Amino acid sequence: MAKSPARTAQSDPQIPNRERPAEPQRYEASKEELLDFYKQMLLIRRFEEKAGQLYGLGLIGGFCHLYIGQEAVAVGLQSALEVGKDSVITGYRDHGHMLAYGIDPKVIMAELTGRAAGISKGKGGSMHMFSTEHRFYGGHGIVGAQVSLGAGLAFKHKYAGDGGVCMAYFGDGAANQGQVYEAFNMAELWKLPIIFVIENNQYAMGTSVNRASSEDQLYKRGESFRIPGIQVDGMDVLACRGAAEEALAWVRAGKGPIILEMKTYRYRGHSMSDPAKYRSRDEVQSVRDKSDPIEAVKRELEKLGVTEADLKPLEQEIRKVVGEAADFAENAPEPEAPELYTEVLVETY
Ligand SMILES: Cc1ncc(C[n+]2csc(CCOP(=O)(O)OP(=O)(O)O)c2C)c(N)n1
Ligand SMILES: [Mg+2]
Repeated sequence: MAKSPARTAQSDPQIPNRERPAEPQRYEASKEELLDFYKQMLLIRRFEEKAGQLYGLGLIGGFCHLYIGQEAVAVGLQSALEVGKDSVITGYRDHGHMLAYGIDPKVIMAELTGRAAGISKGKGGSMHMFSTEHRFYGGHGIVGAQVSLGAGLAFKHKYAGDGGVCMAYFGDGAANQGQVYEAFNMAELWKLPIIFVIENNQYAMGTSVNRASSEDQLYKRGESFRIPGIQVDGMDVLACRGAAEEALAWVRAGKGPIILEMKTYRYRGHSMSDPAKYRSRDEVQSVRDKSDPIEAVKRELEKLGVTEADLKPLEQEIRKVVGEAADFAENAPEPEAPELYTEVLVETY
């Protein structure tokens, strides 16, 4: 057999020749669209603040992971999806993704307080919520598990030929899980319609991305599977939406999966029980001051002539929606005791 010359990735002519997605453009939103983004992001923020308060009052038990700071990601990306056609799956920091997919805040909040009217009948809590009607598939507590499940959802879209795309979200910490790469391999091999969204909020519990990741440019993580990646400013809702457009064009054209690395930041602790000793208050304050995604949309709106006074009624409306969700969640009855025995696996497969 003839000897083949030594080769490195740099000298491999196949690599630069591979088709790559175009650099995404920042989305040009109309005034109405921008107002809608503002409203959705504010709804997530106020909802999460209220959830934090209810947790403090002991009305929410178990784990509770807040999404404050990351609102632009779910809102920008999911605004490009079609509810009920495209599927969404994520980890345990899931309230924002549900709100951005149009799920009723009341049934989400009632799930947090463990009430029968909750979206998982009060038996799932913060980390385990689903709405098959919307094609929102959870809500998963096992770090990285949603990525493999997402590949399964994408397989279903392709098999059924329903034209849907799966958006599978996971964190910078999850990006180091082994099953993520098994899913990458199969997804590219079978050209599955899936967008892998890495929400790089800089921390996995108390570990910063640089302490945990040998390749901290996470958008490159698909290279050895020939999956292209794009790094996106996750604090800019218009950049998020623009990236979603590009990713969807790629996936819907049958070119297989794509990775979006969203550079974002969570303001609150990992969960409600995080003492936050691994970063300084100044660090958090500085991001809030310089890069807050909601303030950024406000500035965009100002450029279009929308004033603080114009936004007031909208903000009041959001407060009302969140207040009503909290009242509902506090007053709705708990599940009846026999519910303990429903939706439990009692047979063997
Ligand atoms: C398989 C598994 N390992 C460890 C944990 C414990 N754990 C829960 S969240 C988390 C950090 C994940 O961080 P990241 O993926 O960055 O998501 P973020 O919390 O920042 O949204 C860890 C290690 C778990 N739930 N599952
Ligand atoms: Mg993280």
